[in-house]
This record gives sequence, structure tokens and C-alpha cells, in this order.
Amino acid sequence: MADNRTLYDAIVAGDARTAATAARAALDQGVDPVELVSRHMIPAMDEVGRLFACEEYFVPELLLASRAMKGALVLVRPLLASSGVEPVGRVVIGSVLGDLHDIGKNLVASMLEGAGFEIIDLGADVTPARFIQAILEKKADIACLSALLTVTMPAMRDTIEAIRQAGIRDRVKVLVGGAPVTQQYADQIGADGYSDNASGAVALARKLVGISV
Ligand code: B12
Repeated sequence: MADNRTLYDAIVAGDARTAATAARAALDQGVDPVELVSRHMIPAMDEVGRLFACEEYFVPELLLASRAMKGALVLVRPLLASSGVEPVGRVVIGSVLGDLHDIGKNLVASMLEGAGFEIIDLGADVTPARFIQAILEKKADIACLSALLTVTMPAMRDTIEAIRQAGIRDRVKVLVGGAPVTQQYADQIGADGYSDNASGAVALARKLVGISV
């Protein structure tokens, strides 16, 4: 039987090998990949965050846990993405300037890819200029900005402002997300949408390109 508690524990413990083995076993046994991510892997990272916040974990433990999470995600990602269909829209996605967190951003990218969007993933620590360049080059319909730090949230505002100043704000919809981001903040900085999870991001993106959810 798939032991998803092992996967959870391995991510929290930063044990990449066990995490990958447990993820593979769960997938082989037919566990739904979305459920695996949302019910076991994300909660494990939440627990890591809690341990960090109460100073039981420090940066090395965060790094080990995120390596374990990423190792398991590599196995899940292809299953989140479907293939072979015309893209329903183009999405430029990145973690904003100063922010190196990319696990949630990668999940959002995978889910959008699975929903038929073409993804242009700019990675982490992305400058407003880089976002603008990619939006123009790729004729993107949507820009997805991710931030995990309160200190990098203003870079979302700066990016939206730079897009406006570049004269292309009416050509591209902007979605924002990441743990500290709220709907209120999204409204404040003039984003077109916000979600606190990857499925919500897909629903919003579909709506923005005119597909009924
Ligand atoms: C892993 C991790 C790291 C790893 C990141 C590895 C990586 N490659 O991503 C490392 C070790 C590098 C790291 C570094 C730091 N981290 Co850190 N980190 C975390 C941790 C534990 C987990 C983040 C994560 O991956 N969550 C799982 C994913 C799946 O969730 P998510 O990112 O929120 O994404 C979901 C949603 O938010 C949403 N979403 C995300 N993006 C988008 C975008 C759009 C458009 C939409 C619609 C939705 C959406 O969908 C996703 C899927 O459901 C969090 C704690 C936490 N619980 O958030 C701390 C945390 C974010 N880190 C924190 C801190 C302080 C730091 C450091 C400053 C530590 C230090 N002293 O050096 C540095 C900063 C580095 C930098 N410049 O970015 C704090 C931030 C506090 C704050 N509010 O500002 C947190 C909250 C820990 C804590 N409790 O104190 N970190």
C-alpha cells in the first residue's frame, strides 16, 4: 500500500532518497498526483515552514527539505501536464526580483501546462525588465508573479508598474500568488487575479483567456 506518511515525513526530514522512493511507490499504486501534492507534499513544506518559524529548523534544514520536495516533484510533474494539444494561451511565469523560492511557482507552472497553456518559465529572481521582454517576445496572454517573502512582495507592484510604463498593461493579464500574498494585496497593486493555490491559478487563467471554468 502506498505510504504517503513516509513521503510527508521524508520531506520534513529532508531525506530526498526516501521522498523519491515513496513518491514513486504512491504513483505506481495509482495515487492521484494532484492529491499527492496537495494532501501530502505541500503540507510537509508547511510543517517545515512552521519548524523554521519556531527556530527548530534553520536554513540548512530548509534547503534539505526543499531538495526532497523537488526530487519528489520531478516524478509528479510530468503527470500533472497533459500533452499534444494546441496551447489555450501563453503564460510567462517567474518568482519576482529578490525571491529565490520556486517550488510553488513550479507547481503552478506544471498545473497550467497540464491545463493546456504554453509556459515560459523565467525561473526565480526575475527582474521587471525580464518579465517585460518575455511578455513581448512570446506575446504572452498572462504573466504569473510569485513571491514568498514579505520583503519581495513590493517587487510584484514594481513589476506591474513597469509593465504599465512599458505600455503593454492592456495586452497582458497579471496573476499574483505566493504564501504571504492576499486578495487584498493583489487588488491594491492592480493585479487581475490572485489565488492561494495552483488549481485556483488554473481556474483564473482559464477565465482570463475566455474558457468557462
Ligand atoms: C523551502 C523554503 C525555502 C527554500 C526555497 C527553495 C526553493 N527552491 O524554493 C530556501 C532554503 C532557499 C529558502 C530561503 C529563504 N527563506 Co524560505 N521558505 C521555504 C518554505 C519552508 C517552503 C516554501 C514552499 O516551497 N512551500 C510549498 C509551496 C508549494 O507553496 P507556495 O510557494 O506557497 O506556493 C503555493 C501557493 O502560494 C500558490 N502560488 C505560488 N506562487 C504563485 C503564483 C501565482 C500567480 C498564483 C496564482 C499562485 C501561486 O500556489 C502554490 C501551490 O499551491 C517556506 C515556509 C512556507 N510554509 O511557505 C519558507 C519561507 C517562505 N522562507 C522564509 C524565509 C525568511 C527565508 C529566508 C529569508 C531565510 C534566510 N534567513 O536566509 C531565505 C530567503 C531567500 C530568498 N531571497 O528568496 C519565510 C518568509 C517569511 C516572510 N513572510 O517573509 C518563510 C515563510 C518561513 C517562515 N515561516 O519564516 N526558503
